[in-house]
Amino acid sequence: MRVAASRPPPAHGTDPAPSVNGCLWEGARTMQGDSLFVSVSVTARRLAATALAAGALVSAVTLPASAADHDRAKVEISRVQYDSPGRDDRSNRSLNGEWVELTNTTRERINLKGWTLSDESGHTYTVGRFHLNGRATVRIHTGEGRDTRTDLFQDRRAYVWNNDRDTATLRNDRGRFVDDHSWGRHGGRH
Ligand SMILES: [Ca+2]
Ligand SMILES: [Ca+2]
Repeated sequence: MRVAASRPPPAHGTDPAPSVNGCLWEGARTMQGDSLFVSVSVTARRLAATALAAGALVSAVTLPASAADHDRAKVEISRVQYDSPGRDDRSNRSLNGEWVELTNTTRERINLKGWTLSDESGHTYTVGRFHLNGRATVRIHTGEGRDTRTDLFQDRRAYVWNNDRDTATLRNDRGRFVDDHSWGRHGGRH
């Protein structure tokens, strides 16, 4: 079933400065020695600023791909119950019988804050403050409820995962693809 309006996509914060700044600074200081430290440090600052700008430009092209691959190996959509058990009467109980499970395939805790789960129509749920423990699974319900370590709630009043066909897509906090899961008439995918 569809809901009337979709939430706007989440705004993504500015990424923290890459470590190139610190590397350049240390390199310049070591190479030039203490006597030239003050003047060199100014040059180093300029160099760092230039490198930072260049680095930011490069990272926009190259880093997200590797970051996505990284996260893709870490968290997966492990199960989807897109048809809530019983009659779809749109009660909160029924809405919460519709869910998607995410599993952390690593041993390390992963911060899922800002990660999104979307359907084919663009209805998007953004994870709030939440860490998924290593090897743990979290179930994201469609309806309303109080978030716990094992269950999160989209707080919707309508179904989001179509019974006939749909795709759940997981993206990280940079908006990069992590995993998806399709069902219905999709030519045999999943
Ligand atoms: Ca049903
Ligand atoms: Ca849908």
